[in-house]
Amino acid sequence: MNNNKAVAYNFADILAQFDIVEGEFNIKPFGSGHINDTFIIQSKNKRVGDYLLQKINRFVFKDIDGLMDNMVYVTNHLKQKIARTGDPEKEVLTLIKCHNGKYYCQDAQGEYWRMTNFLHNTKSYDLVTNTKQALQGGIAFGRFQTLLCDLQPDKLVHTIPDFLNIEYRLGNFKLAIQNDCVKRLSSVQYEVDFLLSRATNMNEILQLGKAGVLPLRITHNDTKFNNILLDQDDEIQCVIDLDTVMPGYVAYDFGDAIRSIINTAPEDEKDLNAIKLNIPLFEAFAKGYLSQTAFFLTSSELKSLMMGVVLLPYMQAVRFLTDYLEGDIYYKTHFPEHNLQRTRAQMQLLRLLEADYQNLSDIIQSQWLALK
Ligand code: ADP
Ligand code: GN1
Ligand code: MG
Repeated sequence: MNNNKAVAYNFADILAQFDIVEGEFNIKPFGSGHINDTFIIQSKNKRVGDYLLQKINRFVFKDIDGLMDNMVYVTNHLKQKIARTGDPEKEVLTLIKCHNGKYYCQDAQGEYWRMTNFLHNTKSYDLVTNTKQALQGGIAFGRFQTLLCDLQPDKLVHTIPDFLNIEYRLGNFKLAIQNDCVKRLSSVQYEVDFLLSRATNMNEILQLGKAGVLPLRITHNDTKFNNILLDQDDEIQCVIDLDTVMPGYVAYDFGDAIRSIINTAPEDEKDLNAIKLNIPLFEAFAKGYLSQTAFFLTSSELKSLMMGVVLLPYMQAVRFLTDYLEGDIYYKTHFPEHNLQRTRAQMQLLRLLEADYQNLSDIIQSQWLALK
């Protein structure tokens, strides 16, 4: 079930469960994520810091205990490593403990809540506007993979099983088509045919993974550009939204980041003519990403990056259209046709990426060679 309705929460009871200094707070909704409900908790006492409170979407995340164990494990590991070179308090999310000894609590309605320190003087962007931001994005997600590449992938639970498994996503899509439970299929036959006609070409990463050619690593799996915080000078400060950090293929992170970086328009752009490829941003992201990962990437992984660039917008279109056919039960939507508009925008992005495939591959190759 998605969370489109405004709900009144008992914030006093929720905040009382966290190990923070008591006081008065201003509480406001924050951010533009599609899954969790996020609030900024601003203390009226200037000496007490601010917090970011999140209601974790329990319809999406079935194993909250496992999810939070992952988050504690990953943030501890990042903090230890970053302590050698930087400031772990600024560069890694800091979870706040609850009186129950865990890093999350439940309210009377059964909703799950967690809290982190609010990172001031930072900003997340839905759209990238300059090459510095794109370069910093590449450094951020590349470094994130690098810092986690010494962790055993099997130490983390799969917070959403088969999350980026395209065969699983296509299976759900076909079921949604068969069931047509809200009778929308006839109005989206063109989009359905477009996506199904490409289905057989999209499982390359999965097949190479199954064959042992691509190694499973710990990846972020939700590398939309607004899942990093930049400081006032557009330098990377922190990678956020760690709910889906789990075993995955590096091409997933590369492809999903490019999906949001290379597009000149928002993910849900209505005017398809406004969707264009910003090649300098692609080049800058690739440069930043490879500068951090070149030392561990295998040649097969390098080749797979472009597969991710095509796969991720495709998979996103499949997921948005599945949700549309199922009656908008997963992503937050802001108007009735929102998921369809998102689907069409991702399809348009995919068309452009397919047409420019060779050029983009050449750019990755030349950035790689420049590092050697
Ligand atoms: P969702 O899963 O709903 O996308 P996120 O964890 O990405 O939730 O958080 C939503 C938004 O809140 C982010 O895009 C970012 O703008 C902001 N945000 C998240 N964590 C912090 C933090 N610790 N400090 C400041 N801003 C944050
Ligand atoms: C969701 O939570 P948010 O908005 O960062 C989704 C991603 C999608 C993205 C599309 C857990 O991310 O997989 O790529 O929307 N997260 C989950 O904008 O499904
Ligand atoms: Mg997010």
